[in-house]
Amino acid sequence: MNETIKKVISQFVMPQGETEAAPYGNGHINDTLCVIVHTAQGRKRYILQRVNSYVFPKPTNVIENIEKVTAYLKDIIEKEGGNPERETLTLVKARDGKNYVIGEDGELWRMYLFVEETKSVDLPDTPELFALSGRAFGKFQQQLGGFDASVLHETIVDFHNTPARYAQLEDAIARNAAGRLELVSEEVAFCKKYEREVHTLLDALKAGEIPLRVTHNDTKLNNVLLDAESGEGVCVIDLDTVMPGLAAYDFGDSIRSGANTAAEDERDLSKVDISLDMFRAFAEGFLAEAGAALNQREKELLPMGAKLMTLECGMRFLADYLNGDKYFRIHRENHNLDRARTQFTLVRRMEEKWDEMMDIIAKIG
Ligand code: ADP
Ligand code: GN1
Ligand code: MG
Repeated sequence: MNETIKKVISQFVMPQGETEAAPYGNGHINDTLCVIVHTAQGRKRYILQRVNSYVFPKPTNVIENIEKVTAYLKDIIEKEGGNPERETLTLVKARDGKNYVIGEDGELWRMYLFVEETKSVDLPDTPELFALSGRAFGKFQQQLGGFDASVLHETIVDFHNTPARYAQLEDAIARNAAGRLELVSEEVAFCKKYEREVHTLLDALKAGEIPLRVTHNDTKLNNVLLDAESGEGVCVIDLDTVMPGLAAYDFGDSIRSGANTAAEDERDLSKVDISLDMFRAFAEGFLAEAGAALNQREKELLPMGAKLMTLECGMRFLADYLNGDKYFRIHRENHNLDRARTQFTLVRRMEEKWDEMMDIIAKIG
């Protein structure tokens, strides 16, 4: 363990004992470590994260949001007879009373209780499992239905503003900072076809057809912890982007990540497709929990959420590739380009199955 990490850990209120720490999980943004303390009573695990200050320029705002959202959720969970230390995240206090530590590296570090006996998966094995994650994200949205959005900081400005994401891609194309533009002419041409369509969801919001809600905004399947045995959704995690948003964002990003028949970074694009069984299963789970609160137009726009979240994510990966891989953590050369290509392929496959996707939502009602 390096000295910075050792010193950071020593500033949190934790039990005494031999301590080890190792990189953990598959997140693309923060540096995540699993910390194990060997106490006289046995092993206790924690999640230690260095919040990415390139992505979150004001990391203390992220902590403030998480303090408020988790306090609100813990209250609801307690009233429902649940376990507030298992069903939402718990920040561990630092010795100075704050919910974070500024390390010697000048970066913000936070510690969470480890939610034990759970798993986090990148792709679902079965529609049943994906339906359970749909329930968990739907319930999360429903639980936050009464939360006052005005107390939240916008931790990333225009996070799911798809037209703004389109403009950021145009900017990356114009700057060509990493000199990679000539390698991506096909991908750029693909995105240009969507210049108008990227406005669809925000136009519906502006027209008053759909409401702004408090949403999670990063509902990738590995951002919900599922019970290790039953697969039931236990705890929605990665709360860094909980902000005002649209129901279609949360529905859409889950479909993007979990109804793809291939991995997000699959290089063999013939493997990429939208699984309608997975789509249906997630929609049933999500709507069983959140559906009663949604208006008819919000429901009709759920497939559009899936398509635009996939396109938007592809545009973000492509822009980051052009910018020189500054935002998403990469593990190999061209990783962001590979990720962008899977997203664009998935958009094409969704368009081929569009009527079926619409029909599935209409039938659930
Ligand atoms: P990132 O923003 O980089 O995606 P996350 O907060 O999603 O970071 O954490 C990365 C991974 O670490 C998660 O996908 C999950 O597998 C694991 N993880 C995060 N928090 C916890 C926790 N409290 N208990 C158990 N596992 C966790
Ligand atoms: C990031 O943080 P993580 O790995 O759960 C990203 C999402 C993208 C996703 C693509 C704060 O999610 O918006 O959809 O990668 N999170 C942030 O895999 O930008
Ligand atoms: Mg994550």
